[in-house]
Parts: sequence; structure tokens; C-alpha cells
Amino acid sequence: MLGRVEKYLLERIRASGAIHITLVDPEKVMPPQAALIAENSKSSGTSAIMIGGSTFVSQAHLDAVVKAIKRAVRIPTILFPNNVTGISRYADAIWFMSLLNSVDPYFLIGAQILGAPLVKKYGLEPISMGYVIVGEGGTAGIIGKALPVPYSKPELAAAHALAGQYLGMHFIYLEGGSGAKHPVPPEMVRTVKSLINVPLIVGGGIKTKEQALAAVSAGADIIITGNITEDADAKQKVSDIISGIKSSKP
Ligand code: 1GP
Repeated sequence: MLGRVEKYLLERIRASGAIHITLVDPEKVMPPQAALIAENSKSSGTSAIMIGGSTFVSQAHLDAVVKAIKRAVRIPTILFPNNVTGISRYADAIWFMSLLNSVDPYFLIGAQILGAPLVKKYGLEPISMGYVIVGEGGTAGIIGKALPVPYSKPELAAAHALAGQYLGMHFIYLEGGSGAKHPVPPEMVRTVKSLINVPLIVGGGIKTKEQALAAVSAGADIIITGNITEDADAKQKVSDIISGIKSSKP
């Protein structure tokens, strides 16, 4: 049976064609700033708040960030963990994810084995997701010991995604790396989307309405943006990106 947050995401995708989720990196913000980002993003039309980064933050800080976001907005909070330390009891859900192109079994299944009992204990809703790092890969690629799929090899990214789907993952995330110079190319999004039939998440380096529109037109169901939320004109940028996503609707 699908959990509440997963159902909500699927319903929003069905109703809107594609949706936007805001990523808050707890390494970079204090709780009040996280709350403000969440409020502003919510008023711009984001569907959920993801919380996670590529390196370590203390459990106490992560908990404080999640609690501040929960107090500020009613949209779902979804953890985006890079390790077992990315789990907070205060979130609604967690991307229960495997880094499909890691060469280290720890990121394929090891961390998940350590984390699963905590997810259960905290009553977090696990949402199964296959994570594929592409292009530059960024910090996530280095920390996760991934062999990033080059942008010139869309068919390889699609093979990873399809393997994830066949293993039972409910979502596939094509990650270009936070702050990537170039977002995942539409051609890669299109090739992946043509092979899978689970929702496709795309993120990394998306900064403009046009880039968001290009990804959604190529088949992305969920657009993630993180970095732009730290800019002074973040509210406007998130609004622009969401209007780009909406303009893809036929
Ligand atoms: C990173 O895909 C996300 O995990 C978001 O990337 O920070 O570049 O928006 P940006």
C-alpha cells in the first residue's frame, strides 16, 4: 500500500503534469532561514520540501532544521539522506534510495540496512527511489563513489533507470550534482523517460525557467532545485521555475 506522501506526490503529478520540490541543504542554513525558504517556496507553488546534503551535519542540527520547516509549512517534508546520519524522526517521509551507479556496496545497500530499522522506529514513510548520478556528478558523486554516467551516454542512464524500476523502485532520480554547470540534458531525460514508466525526478544545476521547461518537456515529472533558494531573489526564481513547469502543460 502506498503511503500518504507518495500518494500526494502522484496525485499532484497527475493533476499538474509535473511538479517542483525544493531542496534545503541543512549544511548551509540555520533553522530560521530553512523555515523562510520553505515558506517562500510554498507560496511560489512548490509541492514538498526535501532536506539533505552531501556531507555530514549533526543530528541535532538536522532535527532543528526539519522541525523549523514543519512549523513553517504544511506541505510534506521528505528526507534526502546521503547516509544514515541523514535520518530525522521529525520528517514525514524519506527517499529510501540506492545510488545505482555507486561502486561501493555501502551506498547500494549497506547504509540502507543500517537505516531501515530507524526509519521503522521513527514511523517515517519510506519512498523507494533509484538514484543515478550523471554528468559532473558533483559532491554527491564523490561522496557516493559513483561512476557518473556522461551526458553523452543517455542510453546508459536509461539502462540504470530501467534496472531500478525492475528492482521495484517507485521513482528514479537523475542527478546532475548540486550546482552543476549544465543541468541534465533534455536528450538524456527523454531517453530515460521513454524506457521507464515510473515517475522521473530531475535535478542539479537547474536555475532558469527555460531549463525547467526543457526538462519537463523532455519527460521529467519532478524538478528539484536547491542552490537557487539561497539567492537573494530566491522567491522570484522559484516562482519563475514553477511557471516554466506549468507552461509545459498542453
Ligand atoms: C542536488 O539535484 C539537487 O541534489 C539540486 O541541485 O542545488 O543545483 O539545484 P541544485
